Amino acid sequence: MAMKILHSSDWHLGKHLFKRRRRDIIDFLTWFEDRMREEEPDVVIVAGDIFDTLAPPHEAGQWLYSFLGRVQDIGTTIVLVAGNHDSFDYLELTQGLLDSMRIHVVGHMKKNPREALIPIYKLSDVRKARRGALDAQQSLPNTQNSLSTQRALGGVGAGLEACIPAGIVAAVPYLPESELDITLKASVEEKEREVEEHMQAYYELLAHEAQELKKERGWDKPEDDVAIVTTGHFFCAGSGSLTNDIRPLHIGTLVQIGVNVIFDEIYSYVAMGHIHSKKIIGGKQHIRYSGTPIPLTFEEGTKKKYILVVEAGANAKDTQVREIEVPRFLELVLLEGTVEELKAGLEKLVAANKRAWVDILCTETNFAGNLADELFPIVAKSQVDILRCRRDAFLTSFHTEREISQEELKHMSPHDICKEILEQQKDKLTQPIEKLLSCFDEIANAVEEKEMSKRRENKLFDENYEEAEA
Ligand SMILES: [Mn+2]
Repeated sequence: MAMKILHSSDWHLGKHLFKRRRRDIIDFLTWFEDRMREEEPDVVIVAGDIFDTLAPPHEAGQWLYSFLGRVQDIGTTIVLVAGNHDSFDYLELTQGLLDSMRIHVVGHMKKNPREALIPIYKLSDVRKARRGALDAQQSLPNTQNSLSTQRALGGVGAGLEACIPAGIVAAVPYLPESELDITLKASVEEKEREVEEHMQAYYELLAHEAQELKKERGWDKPEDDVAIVTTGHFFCAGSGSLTNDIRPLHIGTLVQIGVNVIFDEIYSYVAMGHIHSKKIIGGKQHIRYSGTPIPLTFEEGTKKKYILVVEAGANAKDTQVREIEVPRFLELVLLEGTVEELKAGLEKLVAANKRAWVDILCTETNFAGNLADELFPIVAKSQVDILRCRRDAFLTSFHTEREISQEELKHMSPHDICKEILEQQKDKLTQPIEKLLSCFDEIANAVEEKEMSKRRENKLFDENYEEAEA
């Protein structure tokens, strides 16, 4: 009697790209609703970054709550945990309301471990309980009938209490230092170690409490096969190299955590969020990132996106995972090349007759005309939108003795580029390279620092800022 899970994460509702609001997530939610009806999971887990910002646009809230309302008749339990982009309080605002609909929103870490444990009943049992509740009330007067019907639709029914659940979800949101009670530490290393220790202790505590709960309720017979699964929202070491959109910096407690130490072996599935592509962590089939369902940046534009269908029983080794590819509702296309190449690229996109957003980089150095005049007429009255159109003078005029490809250059840090230039000019320098480099770093850091604080103050969470935090 395995527990069937649909695992997704990083919906980033309300996300903007070059000041344009992403609406393709609405199409995803419609598609996801269809998958829920088709797959009939016992539980849906969304492992953090439900919303894109601390104060999401009202519209984004409407998308979520409209979705949650539409899928109520299915009977699937829903668990939403906060990510680093979410406001914990905003997410929990609706908790009292959603509880009665078996939708669990977990913003803050639950200090009382029992509060983090959510029994997940088989969908068939939920449906039976609903029918039973409805049947029992049929002879009652209309006023009471409507109230009890609402309750029944919410899945509130004594019937379920008697059932053995398919599993228990130990719901763990993103855990910043403020939630973990980290004491002041002398060094970054010490602090990181303490963060890791606290997180590990919490995951162990929840695993232990879940087992206790099983014992107390008599759900621990082997044939009951009650799964204990958990969630997480952080970088997990062993999840592969970090791409340039997820910088290996320590922001808050977004430290890399070793997967082999942190999760108790009692967990038969770990639904992770935060990394934007699907990943199996440390070779363990039952610890996975689902990745975001839509590409969030142009760099991710060509990557396939997935949701995961998981069947989890009491033993991790029996956990089965199937991937479902998410269709592309909006193409994100990076076009790079000469004016003629760009024109041809746009014409091809228009001919494909699909919704597309395009980021253009013209590499033709000796083009004297107006690029916009050349390109925009091609996409007029089509489903193709040019979001950015630039000629990167720096990229094209930067030559070094060593051959550096455009691709390589894009992934170089300002520090590395500066170093490369300095080394090229070595003979003309009056100061040692190291000294000049450290001056450069100081300036670059100051500029970045200023930029970041300006953005925070303005609460202008544009895509660059979010990129830095993944
Ligand atoms: Mn995140």
